[in-house]
Amino acid sequence: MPRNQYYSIRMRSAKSGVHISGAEGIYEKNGISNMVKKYTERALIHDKGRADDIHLVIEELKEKPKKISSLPLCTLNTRNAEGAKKASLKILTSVGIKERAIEEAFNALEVGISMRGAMLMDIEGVRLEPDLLRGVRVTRMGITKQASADLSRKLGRLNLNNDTVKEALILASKVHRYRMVLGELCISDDPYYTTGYIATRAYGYIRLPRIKKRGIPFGGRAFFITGGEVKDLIKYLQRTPVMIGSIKPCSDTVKIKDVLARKSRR
Ligand code: PML
Repeated sequence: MPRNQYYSIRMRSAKSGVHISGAEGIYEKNGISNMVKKYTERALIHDKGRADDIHLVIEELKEKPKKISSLPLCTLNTRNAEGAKKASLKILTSVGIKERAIEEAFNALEVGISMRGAMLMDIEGVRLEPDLLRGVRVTRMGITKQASADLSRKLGRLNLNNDTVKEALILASKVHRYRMVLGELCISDDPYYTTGYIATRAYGYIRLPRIKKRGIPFGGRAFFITGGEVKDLIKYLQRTPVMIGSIKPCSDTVKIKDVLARKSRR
């Protein structure tokens, strides 16, 4: 049987026990050494400090990655944390998530515990992940070379062609492919990165500038889920290899009413 040509490369780094950065992707064999160098440099040169503990995993995938398309991307012109929260409430409640769940997610992400993985919440805000301190880390996702070039081109036109946006879009696109996931809220734990996002299958990936003030070192992700087996969802998020093979439109700043009027079909 021919060997699978794909490898999952994952990096996480910390300084004095505090998380500094993480990154991952799916690559062909001839791309491994370049990515190991890139990820190591990222851990050593970071706004949050130089990591003193770097974990790199290189794993040959036993399963062929499932090819999917990205979520469409847009940005709202939110002016501050209050505006970003208001927009999140409007959009996420429109897909059936209860206001109290969204409030709960904001509270948990702002309280000052940065988890390695995401929180899982039902639509009422009840936490469902088995390990409440670690959360669920989404792994084994990547992007094909062709789709990556297309995404770079589309994001470049918006001045957004950077690893942070690309990697967050890849992650969200994998997550929202799973029907049980209704929505997501993400606030970066990088104190200098103040743009967060919400995502849903219906509306895509919606960036929220100024969701937090500069200097706040907390953040994370919450996935709002409904129906189905949580353990199957966790297995998909952590183990199923998924690659973005095509890119949906990436648009500039839009108004919330345009977002609500324009549901994407995936
Ligand atoms: C992170 O810190 O990795 C999360 C970044 C979320 C926002 C990305 C964007 O600007 O779209």
